[in-house]
Amino acid sequence: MDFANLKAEIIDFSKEIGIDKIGFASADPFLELKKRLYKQQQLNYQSGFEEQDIEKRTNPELLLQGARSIISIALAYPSKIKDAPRSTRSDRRGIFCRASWGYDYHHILRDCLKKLEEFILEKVPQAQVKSMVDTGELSDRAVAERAGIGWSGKNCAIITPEFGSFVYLGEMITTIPFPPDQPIEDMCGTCTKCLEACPTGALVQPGQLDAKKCLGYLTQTKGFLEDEYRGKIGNRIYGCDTCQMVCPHNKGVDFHLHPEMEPDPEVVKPRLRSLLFLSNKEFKEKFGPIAGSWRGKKPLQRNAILALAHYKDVTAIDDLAKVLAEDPRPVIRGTAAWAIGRIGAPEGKKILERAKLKETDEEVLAEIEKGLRLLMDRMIEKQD
Ligand code: B12
Ligand code: SF4
Ligand code: SF4
Repeated sequence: MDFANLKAEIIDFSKEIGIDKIGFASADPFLELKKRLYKQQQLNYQSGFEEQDIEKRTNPELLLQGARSIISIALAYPSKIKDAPRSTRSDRRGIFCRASWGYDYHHILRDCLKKLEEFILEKVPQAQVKSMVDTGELSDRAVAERAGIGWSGKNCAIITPEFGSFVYLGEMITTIPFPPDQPIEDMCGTCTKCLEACPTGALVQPGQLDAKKCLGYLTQTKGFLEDEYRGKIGNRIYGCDTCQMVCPHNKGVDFHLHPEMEPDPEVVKPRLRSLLFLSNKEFKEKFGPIAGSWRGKKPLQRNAILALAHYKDVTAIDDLAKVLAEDPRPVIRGTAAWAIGRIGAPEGKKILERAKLKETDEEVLAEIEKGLRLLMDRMIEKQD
């Protein structure tokens, strides 16, 4: 069979089904990545969200017997919200990262890959295929880099010359020996904007991330956010786009090619206070369809409280007092106590002292103490 011809047919078909870029790579083991992953593990730089079995991550043969090629796909997502609602002094809003705008991309890319699988299997019925998006074993970025989709930027992202780094990635391992594409040239040059802009110093070196310091990770944790990051989270509710927004290759890049990826402004730029008292049902209805809901509502609510503290929003004190008095979850009560201290409104002291008398959870009590200290510091500052 002429696999070069089939490849050309697949490329044509991919355009029909909304794939914005496609590339072909060999299924050889990823030896460089393997070294890198062991190194990251050794340094404790991994997030814990990735597949833990490094052999499986780097040897496609272990995932599909007889693997000969990997087809990498990329779909471009929007970077700007049309008619975005404004965040005002008395009605502050948070922000979800762009990779969580619109309908959850996992479903969109899996749908594309399924169509592609059917197309290929119709042509080569004896072939075997295995597709994955994000949650699979392979490194989507390493595959995309080898398949010539984009280069691996100093901010770690795969950057395409056409759509910048605002692309979702997915891939299909196949037993068909397609002629491979070539990786493309790295165009970062001497630029270091992303490293300088990262609020937490998570980009420890060009192309190396300490995931545990990355706000993309920290916004998804379920416990108390460590003190050192509380002032850095800003109004981020889920994820972080800073190292991509400063990238010159993303300047002016804003593609609206997939109607299902269009963000609902009230969902992805939500009123912070509206997040505090969401029922499970309301949460599921409003946020269930987006990628950023996969960790449940607690991290998002914790981050909304931290964002209110970031804005020093005095109009939120009553709501935070209610959260502190009534929420059954210690992480949420404790974060509210800290936020009340950070906002520094005069009525905060009474609220925290009242809560201290009633509270029984050790961690929340510690946060109340922190809040009281913050208030005290504020009063001393004012006297000076
Ligand atoms: C775990 C994970 C995270 C972790 C860790 C991210 C990281 N940089 O490792 C956290 C939660 C922090 C995270 C955050 C984000 N993520 Co994420 N994440 C993943 C996941 C599941 C695994 C990534 C992984 O294995 N990382 C380990 C590192 C070591 O490997 P890698 O980045 O995959 O591969 C590169 C390096 O190994 C490097 N490399 C290899 N050898 C060497 C040697 C040297 C010397 C150097 C310099 C580099 C180098 O080259 C590879 C190719 O670029 C992938 C999906 C998947 N299954 O692959 C999505 C994925 C990487 N995430 C994605 C996105 C969109 C994000 C965010 C932008 C979301 C957001 N807005 O908050 C941020 C970006 C943060 C950043 N600067 O990287 C996209 C990236 C799309 C793109 N265009 O690149 C992916 C591919 C999901 C998808 N299918 O679309 N993510
Ligand atoms: S996503 Fe944010 S925190 Fe993470 S590396 Fe990029 S700028 Fe830094
Ligand atoms: S900001 Fe500069 S260094 Fe960072 S990824 Fe973009 S081009 Fe590369």
